[in-house]
Parts: sequence; structure tokens; C-alpha cells
Amino acid sequence: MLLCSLTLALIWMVASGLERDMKEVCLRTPGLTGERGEKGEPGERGPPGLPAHLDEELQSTLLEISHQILKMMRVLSLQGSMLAVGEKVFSTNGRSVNFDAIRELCARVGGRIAAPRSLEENEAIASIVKKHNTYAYLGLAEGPTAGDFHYLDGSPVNYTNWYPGEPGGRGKEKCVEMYTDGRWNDRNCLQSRLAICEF
Ligand SMILES: [Ca+2]
Repeated sequence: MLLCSLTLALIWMVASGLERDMKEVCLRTPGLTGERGEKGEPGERGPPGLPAHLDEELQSTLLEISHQILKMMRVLSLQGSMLAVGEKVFSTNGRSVNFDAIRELCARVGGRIAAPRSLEENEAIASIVKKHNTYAYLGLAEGPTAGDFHYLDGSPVNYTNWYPGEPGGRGKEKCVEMYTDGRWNDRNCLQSRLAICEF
């Protein structure tokens, strides 16, 4: 009789959802964290990937990126923020500071102070100078010998566009500025000149 009552009570408790509640209580109470297992064996080496030039997905991603870069360059050119000549890009922040400050500024943004190595590059820099209606320092410096100018990496100049009678500083004008007509003058390095960088 007692067993029967207990059985009936159990059936009623199960039917009334007590079993579910008990399960929930058990699930909600986390046990103690077990010890960390040992590191497993490294997996097998995967199959070799495709060479980059055969990887269609990679190629299409690269194409997309280069299209985006071209678009950005066109936008920046339209705004006059940059000027591309061959592999080079010239740009200015529109500010005038002394030679050392321009060199530091350009280096800080990963470039160099603009140095024309051809007529085409000289004309590009000159167009920026003309637009800002001021003079700019170029990435050239005079060596120990008066009148012997070189690029800042020490290599000899392969293109010049001196104003008639220049360089005339006789060793006392170590920097080079560009006039608004694109011609050059040797000058001391402490003037405020337009900062033009090349990348
Ligand atoms: Ca001079």
C-alpha cells in the first residue's frame, strides 16, 4: 500500500513538471572546472595552395583593390591634392616652412622632399608651385664643392633647370628653391618655402 502511494506520488510529481524543474536546476548549476587536457597532436598538413597567378579569387581581389586605388587617385587629382607623373606622385599640404621642416614632414608621411629628375617631373612640381603662387624647396643640396649640387641620397643630379646666373651662392646657399616659372635658384635653407613631397 505504501509502495503504491509512493509510486502514485512519483507519477504525479513527474506529471506536474517537477522532473523538468529538477533538470533545470541541475543544468543551471555548473560543476567545478576540470583540469586542462594535454595539447593534441598537430593536424596533417593541408593540400598545397595555388600559385598566386593561378588563384582566381586572389587575382580578382587584387584587381578590385587596384581599381579602388585608381579611383581614389582620380578623386585626389581632381581635387588637386596630388599629381602623378610616371611612377611618382607629388603632393603638398599647402604650407610653407624651412628646408629641414619640409624634409622631416615628408619623411614622417613616408615620402621625400620633391626632387625633379626629368623635365616632366620639373613641370609637375612647377605647376604646384604656380598654383600656390609661392616658391618651393627642392630635394637637392650643395656638397663641399661650391656649385656642386646632388640629390639628398648623395647621387649626382641628372637634370637641372637653373635660372640664368644660378647657382651663384658660391657655397653659401646650400639649398635649392624653385621659382614659379619652374627655374631653380640656390638659396639658404632657412626661408619659408612650400612643402612638396614625392612618393
Ligand atoms: Ca642663388
